[in-house]
Amino acid sequence: HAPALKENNYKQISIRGIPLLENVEEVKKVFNRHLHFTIVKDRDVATDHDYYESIAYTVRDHLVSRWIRTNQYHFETDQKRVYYLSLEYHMGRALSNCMINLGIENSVDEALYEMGLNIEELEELESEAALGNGGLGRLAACYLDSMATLGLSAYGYGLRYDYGIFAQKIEDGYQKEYPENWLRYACPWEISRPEFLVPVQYYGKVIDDKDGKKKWVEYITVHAMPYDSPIPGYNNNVVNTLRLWSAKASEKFNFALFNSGDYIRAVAEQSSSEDITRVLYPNDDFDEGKILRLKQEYFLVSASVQDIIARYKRSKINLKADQQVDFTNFPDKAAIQLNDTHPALSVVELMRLLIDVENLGWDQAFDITKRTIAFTNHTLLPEALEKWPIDMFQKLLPRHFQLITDINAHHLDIVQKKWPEDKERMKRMTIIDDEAKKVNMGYLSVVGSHAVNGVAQMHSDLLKSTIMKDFYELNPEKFQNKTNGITPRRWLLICNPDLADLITTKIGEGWITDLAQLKQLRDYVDDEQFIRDIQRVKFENKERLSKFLKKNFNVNINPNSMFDVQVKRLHEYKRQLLNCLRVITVYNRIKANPDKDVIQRTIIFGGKAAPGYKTAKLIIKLICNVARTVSEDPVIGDRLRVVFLENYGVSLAEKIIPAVDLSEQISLAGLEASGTSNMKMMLNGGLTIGTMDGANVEICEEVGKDNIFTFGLTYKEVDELREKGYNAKDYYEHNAELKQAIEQIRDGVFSPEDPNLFSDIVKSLLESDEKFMLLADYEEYMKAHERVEQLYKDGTEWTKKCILNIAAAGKFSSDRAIREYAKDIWNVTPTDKKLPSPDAGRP
Ligand code: 9GP
Repeated sequence: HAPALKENNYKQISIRGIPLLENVEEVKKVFNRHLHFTIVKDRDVATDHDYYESIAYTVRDHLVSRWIRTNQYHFETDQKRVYYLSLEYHMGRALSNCMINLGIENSVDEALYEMGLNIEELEELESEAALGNGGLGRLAACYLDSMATLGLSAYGYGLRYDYGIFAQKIEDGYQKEYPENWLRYACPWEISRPEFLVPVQYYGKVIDDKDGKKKWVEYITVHAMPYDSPIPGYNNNVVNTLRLWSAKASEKFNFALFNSGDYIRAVAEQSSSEDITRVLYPNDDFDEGKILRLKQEYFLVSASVQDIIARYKRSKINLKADQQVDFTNFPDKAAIQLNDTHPALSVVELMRLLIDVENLGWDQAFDITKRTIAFTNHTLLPEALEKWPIDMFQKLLPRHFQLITDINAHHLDIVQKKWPEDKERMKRMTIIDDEAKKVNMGYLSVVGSHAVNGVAQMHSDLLKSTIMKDFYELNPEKFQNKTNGITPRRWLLICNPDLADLITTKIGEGWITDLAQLKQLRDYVDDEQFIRDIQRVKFENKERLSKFLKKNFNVNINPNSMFDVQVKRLHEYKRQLLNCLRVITVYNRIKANPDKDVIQRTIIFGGKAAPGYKTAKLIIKLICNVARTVSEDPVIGDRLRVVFLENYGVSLAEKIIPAVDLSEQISLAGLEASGTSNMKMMLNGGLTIGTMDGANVEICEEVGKDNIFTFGLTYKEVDELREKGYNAKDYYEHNAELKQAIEQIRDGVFSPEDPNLFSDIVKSLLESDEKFMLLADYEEYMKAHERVEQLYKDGTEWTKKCILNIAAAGKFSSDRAIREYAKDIWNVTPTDKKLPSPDAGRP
């Protein structure tokens, strides 16, 4: 007989699925069956990892018929399909997400409990699919969740890297990178599909065929093997597909070597062609320009576009037609979204397949291509904009280079007709820059698509007035804004269940799929009980995080202090160094005035630096050294603690975000395209201290400027200041506290064992600060923090603002963002209709 349910452990809220007794029994049965037949163990010898796998397979079983039936349904209805192409997917763990979206979490939880196992501990054993660097890859993951939840027939296409983002360790304050072999234990969620293997070609040359056509010959072939993972929608029986490609050597890879009898070398070289999907490039907002990366980009693009065309040919209408497939309707059946320029080769690959393989004329092929493809830009930073050396490009993809040359000629022709006298403009707008000897992938993306969008209003405006100005003047109708969003399932319901429950008791569970409903929480802003409940939940989340950090990293933090958090990739433009200067100043102030009553603060940093990004890595070291100095100083006591958390990623974020009091979003205005951690923290009741940059601007609009701490130069002021001539010394000489902080860094106060350790940082602050203007924003930043401190002293007033922030977070749902893409770019219609449940026959 089953023991009584753990009444205290869950509050029987329907959103997490009521554990029906028969479901619980069923879960136990299936779990035991998987342990026995799939894992081939009994409970005497099974490890925790075996249990994790058994439960993952059990949950997967619940997805399977929904997955198959979603495909059947999409085949039958033949609605337009959306294809999201991205070099990165930062998925995080799948188990809890699948359970929540299927509504079986409580049943599984109960079943495991009755078998003496703990779901939370098992969840921690799943290695996370960290196939992304930062915001861009996580955005792709949130969008997949929303597309499934909105019932779109959508596919994610990406690469199945053997190694995702590196594991970061902090050793003696330095970042060290270690390979993260997430596939070491087989991944229970993916299914390989060898029957859909696709050839991808490189190198060779182009010849003129007898019939006057271009023919790509003497290429080498690498095969792309698809691995499919399920993407369940929330509570709607939809399961979409994420298809990731893995490189497999072709059997004929090195025929010559095999024939010459050099068997060993031939086999060894085979494996080198499989290097294409070995590892994710660990750069965020930075283009390294390496040939292997170009191979990766083409690998994704070629395999995906071939697959998309094959699906079009197999679709209901085309299967029936026995004559040649008609491509006229292709853009009505397929929308391809480019996540940044990384998959920009889609433009040319689609052209190539339509012209060389499907025998369409050039004009028709170009028309179809443009109507199919749309492009999202994620950054204005020049160092991130992809430009490939002509030589490299032409050698690797000779046919594509020809096609780009044609597209460019066609494009420049149009430019010339519009501005016949403007030679300079022609030069600026060319896709192939003969002087710099580069192919500009941003321009190719704009020219080859019908819609171009930025990721926050301000960013989209800047796109039009700066890097894409000429292109905007040519085709103003192409340019749009689609402000980013985050999925409320992972970023509230799953990561912060107590807050989710509390919200649900007040306004019901409609917010889970309609986040705008959170605004009803404004009615409770003066409700004393609700205020206390919000405070309790936040405190418990902070306690939980503290325990987790103690247990896993031996880091001690005090949940009674304010958690002041900046977690994101390490990048100079994000200005972690400005935060560090602030920390030093706070430290100095406490030392100078030890009797003054101040609030206790825990300042948390986290984030990875690209392995080759020296300055970013030195900033990590500085933060760690400052943290050490502060913690060793007896005067400081528990008033200030600084920690740098190792290996920030999706799973760690799910623990940190619910515990944030203060969200640091302090990039120089104009440089952060959107940001998404700002949205996550707001949704979880963190208040923002931030500049008027990216989506912060819209956060401020939504919540009102009384409920956010804004500071710093506006984009316009940055521009004017740069125009006028920036001088870091002006700020340095005129602010004693700033001067002191920089001098301490210079004099080795934080690095007594090596006083010159941070001289490069000091140099950059004093000599090249016009790039990120830390010194210009320092004083206002300090003042903003004083306002934070004032407010925090009044717990009730602070919490009211937290409630207002949660209530105003509705706009930042990825569901809202996807609805906009669906309507304005893809021309598809979201639905809240549920597919029939699996036991109801074929849809
Ligand atoms: O830097 C942007 C970040 O601001 C944005 O939130 C994210 C998602 O749109 O994209 C980042 N860009 C990149 O990672 C590369 O351009």
